[in-house]
Amino acid sequence: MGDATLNGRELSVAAYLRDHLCPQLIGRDAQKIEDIWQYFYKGAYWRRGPVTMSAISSIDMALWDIKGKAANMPVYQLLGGASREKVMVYGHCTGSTIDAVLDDYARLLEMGFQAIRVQCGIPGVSSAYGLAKQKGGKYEPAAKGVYPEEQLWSTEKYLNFIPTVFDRIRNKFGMDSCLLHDIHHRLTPIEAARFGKDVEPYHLFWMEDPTPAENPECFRLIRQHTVTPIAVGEVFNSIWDCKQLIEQQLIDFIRTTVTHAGGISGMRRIADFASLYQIRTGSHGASDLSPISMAAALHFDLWVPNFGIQEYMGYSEIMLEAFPRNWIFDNGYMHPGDEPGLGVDFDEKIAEKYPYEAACLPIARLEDGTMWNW
Ligand code: CS2
Ligand code: MG
Repeated sequence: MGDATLNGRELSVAAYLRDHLCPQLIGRDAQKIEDIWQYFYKGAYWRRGPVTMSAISSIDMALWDIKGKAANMPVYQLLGGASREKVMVYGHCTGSTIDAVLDDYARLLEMGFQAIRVQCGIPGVSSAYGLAKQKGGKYEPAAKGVYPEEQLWSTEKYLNFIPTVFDRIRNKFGMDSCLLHDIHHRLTPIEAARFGKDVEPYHLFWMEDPTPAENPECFRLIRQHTVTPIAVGEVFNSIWDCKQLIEQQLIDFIRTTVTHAGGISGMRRIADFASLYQIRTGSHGASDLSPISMAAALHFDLWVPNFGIQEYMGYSEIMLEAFPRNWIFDNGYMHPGDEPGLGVDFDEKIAEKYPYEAACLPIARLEDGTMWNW
C-alpha cells in the first residue's frame, strides 16, 4: 500500500505513476527498495518537485509494506525497532470565536489529546485559515470544484487578536497541555518575529509555517527575535528543501511527510540529518493524507530516534470504512500495531462507491485584492 495524494493536484501524480513509473516497475525486484528509489529519483533526469516525489513516495511506502509482509514483521521492526512505546499526536481545535475554541479545546482534552493545535476565527476577517465550515464540524482543507474558494486575509487583525486566544486558553486550562498553532505562511519574517515574541508567555509547542520557506534565510530574522519554537516543511519534497533550515538551526521541528518527501526512505535521510542539530520530527498528518500515509508515518514515528510529535486530524466515517487499519489511538498517543507490513488496507469495493471528484485548496487575497499566501 502506498499513498501519493497531492491535495488539489492529485490527477497529475496519478498520470505520472500510470504513464511513467508503473510501467518501469514491471519486472523489478520489489526487495530493492533503495535501488528503486534511486532509479526513479536519478533516472528521470528531472529531479525533485511535488509531483515526482509524491509518486516516488507512494512506491517507496508500498515496497516497505511488501518487505514487511515478506519478513512477517511490522515495518517499524525493519527500520530498527521501536524507540518509544507510543507516538504522541496532536489534534485540531477550531472555532469561529474564542468561546467556541474553548469548548472545542475542552472536547479534545476529554478525548485524551495532550497536544492541541488551535485555530480561531478573527473578528473582521471573513475566512481565517483552519476553521470548520459549520459549527461542530471538522476543518477540511479542500472544497469540491475546479475553482478555488477565495478567502480574505488581514495580517494586522490577525496579529492583534490571536495572542488573546492563547491567553484565554492558558487561563482556563493551565500550561500543561502542548499548544500548537499554524500560521500557514501568512506573515512576513518581521511580522512573524513580532508574533513569536508576543506569544512567548503562552509557551507554544510550536508556531508552524510563520512565513513561506522558499528563501530559508528569512527564518534567521525570526530566530533573532523570539524563542517560540518553529515548525516547517509540510510542502517540502526532498532533503534539499530542508538543508539550510536544518544546518543553520533556523527551525526546531521538520514537518515533511512520508507522502511528499520520498516515502519512508526519504524521511529517514531527513530525520537522521536533522538529528545532528537536535531538530525533531513533527510530520504533517492532515486528513488529505490518507490512512495509508498515517500508518506509514506511525511506523516511522515509532522508530525515529529524534521524534517530536505527529499531527493526527482524524478521518471521516467513509475514509475509515474504506481503509481498514491496525493502528490504535489511546489517550493522545498512537501505535501502528504489530501486523506485518504497514498494517493498513484499502477496500476497493467500498471506494468504488465514491468516484473521484475534483477539489481545490482555497486561495487568499488581502482586503484590497492582492493575491496572498494561503
Ligand atoms: C495544514 C494542512 O495540517 C496542516 O498543518 O497546513 O491542513 C494543509 O493546509 C493541507 O494539508 C493542505 O492540503
Ligand atoms: Mg500546516
